[in-house]
Amino acid sequence: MKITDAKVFVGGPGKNYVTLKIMTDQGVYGLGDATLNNRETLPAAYLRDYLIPNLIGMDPRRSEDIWQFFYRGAYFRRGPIAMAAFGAIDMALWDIKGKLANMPVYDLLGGKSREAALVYAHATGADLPDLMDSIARYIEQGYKAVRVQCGIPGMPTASYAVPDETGSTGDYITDFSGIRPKVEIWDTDRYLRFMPAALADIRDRFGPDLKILHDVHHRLLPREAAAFAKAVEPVGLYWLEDPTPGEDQEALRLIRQHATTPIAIGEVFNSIFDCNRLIENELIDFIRIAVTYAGGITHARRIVDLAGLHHVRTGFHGAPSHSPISMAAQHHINAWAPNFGIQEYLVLGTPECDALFPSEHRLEDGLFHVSDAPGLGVDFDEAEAARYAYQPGSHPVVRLEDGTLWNY
Ligand code: GCO
Ligand code: MG
Repeated sequence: MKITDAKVFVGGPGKNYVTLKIMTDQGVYGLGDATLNNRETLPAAYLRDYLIPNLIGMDPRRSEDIWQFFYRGAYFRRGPIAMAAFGAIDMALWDIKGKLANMPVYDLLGGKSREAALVYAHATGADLPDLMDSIARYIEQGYKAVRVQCGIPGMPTASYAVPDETGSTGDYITDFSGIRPKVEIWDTDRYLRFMPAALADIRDRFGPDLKILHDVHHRLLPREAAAFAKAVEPVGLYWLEDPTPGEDQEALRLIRQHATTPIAIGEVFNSIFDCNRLIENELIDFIRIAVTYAGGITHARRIVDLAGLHHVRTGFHGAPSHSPISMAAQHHINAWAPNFGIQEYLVLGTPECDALFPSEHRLEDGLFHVSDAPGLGVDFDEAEAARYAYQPGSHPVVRLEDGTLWNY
């Protein structure tokens, strides 16, 4: 069996999804997602210019060897662009494997360990009452876990993942007005004075059963993060995410020594070598990698297995930048992984998105039911895809009030 061709599409409804379609001489095709948010053209170019010409003629069933060929063959290892491109190929090969076996990917991994998987939604508010309304709406829809992000009184601009004013909506991750980033202003002192009490109010209002998550988005220094994690212990957070930037892994030890609040990190990691020490030293509780830029199912599975040895559960990244293809790949791992924790979930199911990526996957009552269709269980409509083109966009950058550049 041979790979005969592969194509890359960039575009989608409100997002630059990077979709890979691998064709074979047996008529079976596989789909992968290489979307690297706000840098989408780069994995697409790597696929088109180097990986696809090498892929043609290979046996698609040999997904392990193909992964090793590209990873080791690159010589310059790791990095999100390369790992997203390898990840897309890998997902597509698992999709093909499942279709050949007439089995959903979760069965190839070892079968279902649960009937459905817990997900969390993103609640956000310009201020605390606005956030409370947003949380209440998700609970009404059946969600059992909600990430809560709130505007901070006196903060010069809206901060990460909150609207500028009450009721306004929009894409808080990507600004599509061009590739020059807009600037957010951050003030750690105001955040630290406000957020612990706001989280306590949320717990009081919604009671003990709601799973509450909060994303610091890399903004704190290690000592500040340790103090914050300690201050919010009585709230009983499900997790505190990215309290400090991922590069300084010793910072996680300081947080651990001071607080029992569960820590989630890893959405910017792309290799097992970014997190093996954190996992082995049991400095985190949830690993946040994504199958997209952590090298596909083949590599993500290795991280999940290592994590399982150390009581670290999965909490895969699921920002809206992931297409339904990589989300499906994650849902198959979630169905199988013995150490599954939770899945970040944003409703992609607009009519436009469903038309582009038809599938039988479904969310019900805050739980995700993975489709039993062979492979990943998502299709890709090329006629629909022709309606979309690449649109340049960017993440905001963050500065302190005196102009110092900070962490988005
Ligand atoms: C999350 C993330 C995202 C990122 C985004 C960057 O927890 O979902 O922090 O919102 O900001 O993926 O591209
Ligand atoms: Mg995050």
